[in-house]
Amino acid sequence: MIRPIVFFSLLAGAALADPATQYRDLCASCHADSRLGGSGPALIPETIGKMKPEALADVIAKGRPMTQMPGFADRLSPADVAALASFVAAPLASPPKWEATDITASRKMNADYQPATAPVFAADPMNITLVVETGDHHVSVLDGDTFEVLDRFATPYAVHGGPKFSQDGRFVYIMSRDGWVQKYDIWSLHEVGRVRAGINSRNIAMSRDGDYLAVANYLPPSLTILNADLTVAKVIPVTGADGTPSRVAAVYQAPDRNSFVLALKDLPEIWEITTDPNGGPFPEGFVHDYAADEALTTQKGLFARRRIAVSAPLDDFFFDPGYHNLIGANRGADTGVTVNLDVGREIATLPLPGMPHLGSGISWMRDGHRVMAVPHLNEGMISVIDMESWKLITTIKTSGPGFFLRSHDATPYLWADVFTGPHKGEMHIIDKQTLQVVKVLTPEPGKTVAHTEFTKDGKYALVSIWEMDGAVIVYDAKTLKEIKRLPMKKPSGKYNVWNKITFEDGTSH
Ligand code: DHE
Repeated sequence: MIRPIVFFSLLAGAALADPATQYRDLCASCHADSRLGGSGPALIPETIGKMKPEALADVIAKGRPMTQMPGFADRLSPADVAALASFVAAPLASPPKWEATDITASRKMNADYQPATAPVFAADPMNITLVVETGDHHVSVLDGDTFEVLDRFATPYAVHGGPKFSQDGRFVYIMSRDGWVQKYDIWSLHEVGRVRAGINSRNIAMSRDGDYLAVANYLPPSLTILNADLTVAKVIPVTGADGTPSRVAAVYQAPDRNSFVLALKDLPEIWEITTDPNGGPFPEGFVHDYAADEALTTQKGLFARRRIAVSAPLDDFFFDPGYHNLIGANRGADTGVTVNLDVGREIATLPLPGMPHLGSGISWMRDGHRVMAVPHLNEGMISVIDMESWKLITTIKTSGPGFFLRSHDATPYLWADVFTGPHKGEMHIIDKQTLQVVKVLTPEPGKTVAHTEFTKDGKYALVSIWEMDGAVIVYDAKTLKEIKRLPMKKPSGKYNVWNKITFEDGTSH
């Protein structure tokens, strides 16, 4: 009976080196002793949590194409690889800190950067479209009239969410899941610099005046507010009224209110933080609840916070165009809520089953009413809601769960993708008045087709073939005919300067 056990432990002893030592010897030089990332991404569950253990082991064994990550199959046995994968997937012994001093120390400005006094290209600077290529972590800068690539620059690893532009459309800020914020000057086609605002971040929002950038963090649970030059304006620990910490689900700019609005992922609270030194949209007599001795509060009311209680934590949310109402949902529930930001409470409940993706919501006018549409991550349908009565108008059936919706004032259609399942190669073209699917485009059957962006005038729609050897396809938005195909490395989101800075109706945040 004993023999097999001895045999097994001898084998295991021969094969299994200590994964902590392996990590220190093989991984730490790029990913840091702390596992919080260096030239390579952070190796912590918050960052790699979505990867299956086999996929993680595969990267350790074979490396990652088009990155600096080498494969270690020639130096590690399969058992060592599996042990190392478990090591990096395990939670850190104690929650990491990332404070203002760490953020400041991470700030790297580009010594070669020279600001330009005018764009260095002839293209219309308002019709530039950025394409995020997640395949090899680059952004392509497209001339929105000729679709020529004006520049292609490296980003931090794993960019997520929409980049945010300064109000004049000149600068763009791009965020990675590891909390890096990169600033790029579109006029001079050069990176300005980058800073790590968090360890694991969700998204960013730019203040109306372009002075501040808010970074929503999961890790640490905080909101980092940066100045436009990437220095730290304020780090706000995110805790509920009783002191319980919470991750931030997302933060958005509410331009008409001169504020940032964020939802707490783990607690039933929405926060509004004013970027108006005079107190912004807050009710008369409102007293902000930061310590009065903090340096920044000497500017009256700047970054004052207002808490709004909701019935359940919100994962995802959207606004009406005047920013009076927030429409949010908890992805585990079958309903959404409308929260009126003026009175500070929930005013309606909406039927929203199947994991609505409100971050991708869009709105437009139909029969004199403003309506909004939202895709669902779990079901092949789009919910259309009347934004006055907050009643469901209809659900439009699609051939599979979708991720993104886009439209433009100048087009009668909205474009809805199918992100997963056998129909992931389909893009639905839906009439905004009849709410009927008028056409399904399948440019490359079997390949994922997702995310649409329009040119400034709405004449062309740019769609991603979301594959490593993918492409951006330019469609005539009226005839729905393909005009051009630009090869790209797993292109994800595309962002037109004009549509984003004018908050064009057909675009989400
Ligand atoms: Fe996203 C935007 C949340 C997974 C690609 N995604 C957003 C936004 C939020 C969000 C809150 C809006 C931020 C903004 O633009 O300011 N995303 C989530 C999730 O909770 C979810 C489901 C799980 C997670 O891992 O975080 C998720 N997202 C993904 C992906 O797996 C995608 C497809 C691939 C990737 O790159 O990670 C993805 N999300 C995107 C993109 C946008 C985005 C391309 C910007 C869309 C836009 O048009 O603005």
